Amino acid sequence: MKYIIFTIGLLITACNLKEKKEQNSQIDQRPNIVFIMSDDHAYQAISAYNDKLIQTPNIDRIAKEGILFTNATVTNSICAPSRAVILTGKHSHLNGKIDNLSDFDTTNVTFPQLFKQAGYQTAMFGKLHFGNNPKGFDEFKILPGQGDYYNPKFITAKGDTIIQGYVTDIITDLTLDWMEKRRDTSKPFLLMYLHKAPHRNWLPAEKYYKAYTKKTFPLPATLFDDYKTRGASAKTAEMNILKHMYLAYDDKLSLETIKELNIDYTGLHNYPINRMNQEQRASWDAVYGPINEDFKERYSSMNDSMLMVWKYQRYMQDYLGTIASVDDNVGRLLNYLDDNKLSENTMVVYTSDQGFYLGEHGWFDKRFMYDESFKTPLLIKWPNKITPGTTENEMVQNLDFAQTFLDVAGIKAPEDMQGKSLVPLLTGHNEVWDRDALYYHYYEYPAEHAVKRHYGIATKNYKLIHFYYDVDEWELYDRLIDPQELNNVYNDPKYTTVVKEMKEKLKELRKKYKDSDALDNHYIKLYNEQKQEGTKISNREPPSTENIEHS
Ligand code: SGN
Ligand code: CA
Repeated sequence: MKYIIFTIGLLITACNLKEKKEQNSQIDQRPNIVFIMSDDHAYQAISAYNDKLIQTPNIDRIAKEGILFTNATVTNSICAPSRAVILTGKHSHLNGKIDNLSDFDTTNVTFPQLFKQAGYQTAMFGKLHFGNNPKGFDEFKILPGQGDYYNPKFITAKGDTIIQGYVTDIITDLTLDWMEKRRDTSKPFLLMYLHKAPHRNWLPAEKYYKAYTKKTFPLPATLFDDYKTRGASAKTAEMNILKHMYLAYDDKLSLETIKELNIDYTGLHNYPINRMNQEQRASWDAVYGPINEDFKERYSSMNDSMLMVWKYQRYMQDYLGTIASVDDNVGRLLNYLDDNKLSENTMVVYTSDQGFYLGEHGWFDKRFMYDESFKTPLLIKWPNKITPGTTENEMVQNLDFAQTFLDVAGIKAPEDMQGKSLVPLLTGHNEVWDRDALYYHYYEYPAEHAVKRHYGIATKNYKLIHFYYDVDEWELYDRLIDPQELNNVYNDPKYTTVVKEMKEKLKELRKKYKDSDALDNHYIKLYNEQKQEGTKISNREPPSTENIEHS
């Protein structure tokens, strides 16, 4: 009898073990997700979209082996709000992170928390910009606020640390170190690998400032846009390369040069270079010193358009130089996945927190619902699921990411998320994709760059935008015949019916996404209260005065 009971006992244990093992092997098969996001990376500066400015072979590889979205957009073209939309799957007016000024409300449910609960290992490295630490991560090392290019500080769960070197390389080193040493191979993983580059004020690594400061780039057709056909908002925005880009901070002229030339100078000094150690600084000066000398010789003979072109070239040289490092480092990560046989079961996503102006309309920065900042790059590879080399023109948004990743991992998405899983588009089931319009809402005004508050709707054919707060102006663009959005046809009688229909659709969308005039007023009231309390209304960070210990 004893023997029989013992045998039954053994059998039950064996069955349990087998079941556990099967469960484990099922869990093991869930795909890993690597979410790569850079900061302010314009799709115009990825060769898979446009090969006139820079070659990005590693980023392009993601599209070559997967899919390139040509109509990916954001819901609010600014850093922290975009990140909040991505993590919560909700529009800014519902997740509360409407601008860069206030902290993220950590009572929001974010998709990484759901991944962790569902048994994924989770890690985040790089820029978050929330004012507080991320929830739902087994490990994180993040930059404080905007972070620094050289010898950056990182916030970790165990305290702060300064790491010597160049930020883009360091973020990758931290990521690979985690992959190599602390990844739990019994679990699938969610990795958020988030670059600071190519954010202002564009300090490239040595190898790339040496190469890129020698290059000349084609001028955009609208570099000298006079904003004639638009309302007050484009005219009053402070992001014109000629007028609002600083000669020292952005173009890297030294204070000595500016004083010597007697230029009326009110902008910021290029304080981030103060973080460099002696060796880094000497290499920097060896390249930027001669640029200063050259400018001194030419300045007296420059008119405004010559200065505009000079500034545009300086801007592109440094901006694209930082991207060259991002591309190299994306290559390092993709190679690591290959070398460790992880590529097969890993979805890799490359995107940016929004688009950026590379001289179109004479601008730098973002914020507007016009295409260069509304659109964002989106490239995804997922072997055996996505047909390599697919191009997708459907309208998708960063609002869709959370539900997409949850869908890929087989985790149920909360009912109140507002996006749509992209899995049907990834797997070729486009027939079920029925989205015909996108909603957008930007809030950060009055603030740096002076882009007025606006919301709007985009269909494949038209874009209707309403600027409000201290104006009440509407703009309509015919996207098919005017892709550069140079002609506001809102008052053109030919478009009366279009305006009426688009306004109706906009009303429906605002209702669908639970946005309203009452919420607009609520956020204006909040802004005014914060302003009265003296909360900073520009998010420009004070100079990094930290004493860096140089090795
Ligand atoms: C900084 C930059 C701005 C930029 C914002 C927001 N100014 O304030 O040019 O628009 O960040 O960027 S700087 O003088 O401090 O460089 S975001 O990507 O974080 O939204
Ligand atoms: Ca950004």
